[in-house]
Amino acid sequence: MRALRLMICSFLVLYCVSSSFGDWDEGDPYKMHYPQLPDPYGWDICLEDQYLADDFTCIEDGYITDIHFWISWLDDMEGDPYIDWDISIYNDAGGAPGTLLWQLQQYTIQVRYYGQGLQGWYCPSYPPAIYNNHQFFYQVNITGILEPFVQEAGTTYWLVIRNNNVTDPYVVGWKSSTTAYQNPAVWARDLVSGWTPIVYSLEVYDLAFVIEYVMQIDPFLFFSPEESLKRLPSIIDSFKNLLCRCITEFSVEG
Ligand SMILES: [Ca+2]
Ligand SMILES: [Ca+2]
Repeated sequence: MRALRLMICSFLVLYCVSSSFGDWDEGDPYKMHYPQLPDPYGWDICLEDQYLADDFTCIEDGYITDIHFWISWLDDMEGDPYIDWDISIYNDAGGAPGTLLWQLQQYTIQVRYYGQGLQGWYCPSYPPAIYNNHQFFYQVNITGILEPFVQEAGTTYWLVIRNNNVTDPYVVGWKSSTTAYQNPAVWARDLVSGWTPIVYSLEVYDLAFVIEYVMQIDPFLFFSPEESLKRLPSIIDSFKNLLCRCITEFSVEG
């Protein structure tokens, strides 16, 4: 009996760790104003040839270890979603990205099928929009970030994304969100000529993403000994949260 319990617990911990360090599901923790969930009947804004950005406000000091966002492909013609991502965080310059604060370097990426619904396609640099263009959408999970950005509670930042794979004919888009927050999402052809709100037919859009902090396997990996001591209470909290999630998920699943 004891061995069986141990086996179940080990499995549970493995399951929790694997689910915590990869996908993001509704109900999982987040470190922004609220998760901006994908609209299954919304729009995808093309991510090639231009940068897209949307704002978020940090709700708790600490690292951003996971970035999740939702994508679709023009005409449902799927290219390689694992390459050529350019992801960064900017400060807020009064309603648009201002100064570059952080750029994604080394990371792990997982992409999974997420859902379907009839969605439109819009490229602000190449209008007009295409209604009822595609059906399927996917969740991109950026985890294992080696040098994560440290965000401060109450501060608004901009998540800026572009896909640089222009050598294949497939074009990926960032999915619109069911919820809006503060400023509408913006686009820019390059990083010097300025940002423009994404507007189509007098509608503005926000984009689907979630910023998350997940406890790393080695909690001291990113901290000096002094910093580790200072952060010990929050590290213990993170362990407690992870454990609670394991227990909750175990209870729910019987
Ligand atoms: Ca392409
Ligand atoms: Ca926004």
